[in-house]
Amino acid sequence: MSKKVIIFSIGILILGVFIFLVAYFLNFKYLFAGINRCGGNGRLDWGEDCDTTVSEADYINSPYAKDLDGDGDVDSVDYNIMKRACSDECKFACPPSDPHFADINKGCYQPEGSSDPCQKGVWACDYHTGKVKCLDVYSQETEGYEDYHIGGQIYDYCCKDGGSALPGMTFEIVRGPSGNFKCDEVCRKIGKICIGVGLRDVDNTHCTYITHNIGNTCQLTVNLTSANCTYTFTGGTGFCDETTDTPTWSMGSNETACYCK
Ligand SMILES: [Ca+2]
Ligand SMILES: [Ca+2]
Repeated sequence: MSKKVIIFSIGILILGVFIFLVAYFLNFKYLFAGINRCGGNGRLDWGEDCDTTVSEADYINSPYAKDLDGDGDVDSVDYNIMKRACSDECKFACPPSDPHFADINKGCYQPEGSSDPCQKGVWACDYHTGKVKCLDVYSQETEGYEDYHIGGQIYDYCCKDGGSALPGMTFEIVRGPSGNFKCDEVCRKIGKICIGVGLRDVDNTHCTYITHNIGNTCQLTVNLTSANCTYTFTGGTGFCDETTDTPTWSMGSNETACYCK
């Protein structure tokens, strides 16, 4: 065999291995699947931005899935953005270049841009304008957010009238995790909405967080300072006991509980 033939053969071999590896990493299932069959085929295909029929697990494993919120990985947050921003044509109804695209599904406050808002909304892709807006999906039925509709407006009641509406309301009281947290995020993790913060004695200690441990009793007003759902709590040293209910919560300074509805 001549030198040229040997070099040519090696070249073909390397090319073959390269094509195999590309196919392997793109996942054969997707590579040889139908291209851009939108709607109802349960798979994110080549050429599609999105497909609302794909499962979360399949989306996360798809070679075509993108990191839509720009945090460096593809996870359920990206999946939920993909689902909520997807048109019938398997294209994004709002462009990823939208300044609030990465915020889709995050809570926001109404009216958008107001300096002192209390009414809660959600960053949502508005299918009519193709823009991501802070929409009141709770009181108004919104395309793509029908499951959020509860027929009434929702507020951070610690922002509105000093929380006077909280005593007598029903909601779940959830401790924040250790480290930094916002109650907006704590409630969202369990599929609920933060409507206020405070201790378990809602009648007397709503819209508060712990600043001191004087007398080791959290409920003493000297230990409390006002806060709301958007405040960033950090947890920390100087513990006092929240004795309203059992088991007793030992609350660190700069900590509170979240009221989730
Ligand atoms: Ca598809
Ligand atoms: Ca991501």
